[in-house]
Amino acid sequence: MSNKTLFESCTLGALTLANRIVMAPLTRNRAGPGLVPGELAAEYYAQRASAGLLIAEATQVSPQAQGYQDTPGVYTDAQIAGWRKVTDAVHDKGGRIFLQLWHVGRISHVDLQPGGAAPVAPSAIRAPTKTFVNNRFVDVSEPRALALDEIPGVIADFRKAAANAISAGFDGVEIHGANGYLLDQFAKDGANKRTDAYGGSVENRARLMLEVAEAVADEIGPERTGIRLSPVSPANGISCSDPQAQFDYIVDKLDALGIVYIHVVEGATGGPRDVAPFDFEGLRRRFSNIYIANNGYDRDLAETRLAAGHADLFAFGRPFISNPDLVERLKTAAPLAEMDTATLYGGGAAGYTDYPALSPGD
Ligand code: 8OZ
Repeated sequence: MSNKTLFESCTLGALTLANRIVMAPLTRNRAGPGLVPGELAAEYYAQRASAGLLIAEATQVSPQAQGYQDTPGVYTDAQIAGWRKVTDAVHDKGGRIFLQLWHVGRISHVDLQPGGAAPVAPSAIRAPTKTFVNNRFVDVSEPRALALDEIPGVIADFRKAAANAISAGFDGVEIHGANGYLLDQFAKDGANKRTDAYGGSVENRARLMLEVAEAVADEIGPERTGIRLSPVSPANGISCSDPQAQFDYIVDKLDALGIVYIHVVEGATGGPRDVAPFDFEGLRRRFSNIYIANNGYDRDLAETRLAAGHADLFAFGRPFISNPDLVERLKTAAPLAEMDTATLYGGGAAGYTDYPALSPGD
C-alpha cells in the first residue's frame, strides 16, 4: 500500500502532470470542413485543462483511416494548424495534451472512403456493427483484406501523423490499439484470419500493432508515445480466443520498446468491468512505465487501485463531457452533472462547450 493521492503531481516521461486524472479520448464528431478541428474544439479542451493529462479524440492518420462522419484528421496542413490552436489553448491554461492516432480499419463505410473504395481490414470479414455517416447510423461496409505490400504504407501513415501531432504542439501521442479498430482487428483472431506474417500466431497477430508502436516511438521518442489497449472488450464486434496470451505478449514487447504508457480499458468499453476473465493486475506488472486505468472508475475505486499499486493514472471519459472541472469536483466530492446523450455526437456548442464549471472562471 502507498500514500499516493489522485490529486498530487506525477511524472509522465519528461512531463510533470498536475494530478493523476486523465481525460480519456472522446469522439464528438464536430470537425469542420476538411476535417479540421475548429475554434470550439480549442475552447472545449481548454475548459478541461485542469486534468493532469488530456487525450484528444481519435484522429485519422490518413483519409482511409476514417470511419465516422466529421471526425478530425492530422494529415493535412490545415488540420495541423487547427490542432495548433487546441494545443496552444490547453498549454496557456497549464494543461498537457496527447493526441490519439486512429485507423478504423473495417469500421467504416464506402461513403467515407477515398474513391468510394471498400474499407481495409486484416481479412474480408464485415463487422457486425454500425457507423454514423450521412447523418444516420448504417451497417459498416464489407471490407477488403489489406495486401501484404500495403502494410508498410499504414505504418508510415502512423509515423507521419505522429510527427504532425508534434508539429501541432501535442506533448505526445496515444496509438489507438483498442475497441475493435484496425490494430485491435489484427491482434484478435475473430477479425484476423490471415495466413501470412500478420496472422495466425500470437506473435504474428501482434506484429502490426508493435510495428506501428516502434515506428511512432522512433519518430517522436518513446517518452512521448503511449498506446490504448482493450484486451477483452467486444467493442465494434471484435472477439479474441486468447486475450491473456495475446496481450501479455504485446505488453512485454511494448515494455521493451520503453514507451511511456499503456492505457488499458478494463472490461467492455463503457460497459461492465467483468465482461470476461482477465488478469489486469498481471498485465500491469509486466509494464515498468506508466499504467493508465480506464473504465467505470469513480474516485473510490481509483484511490483503492492507486493505493494497491495497480495503476498510476486514471482516465475518465463520459464524466468529463458534462463536468469540465471534473478534477475539482472529484477533489471536493461535489455532485457530478449528467451528460445529455442527444448532443454527444455532432452539432455545435450545445452539449460541447456549454457545460458550466462549479466555480466561475474555471
Ligand atoms: C464512440 C463513437 C465513435 C468512435 C472508440 C473512437 O470507441 C471510438 C468511438 C467511440 O474508441
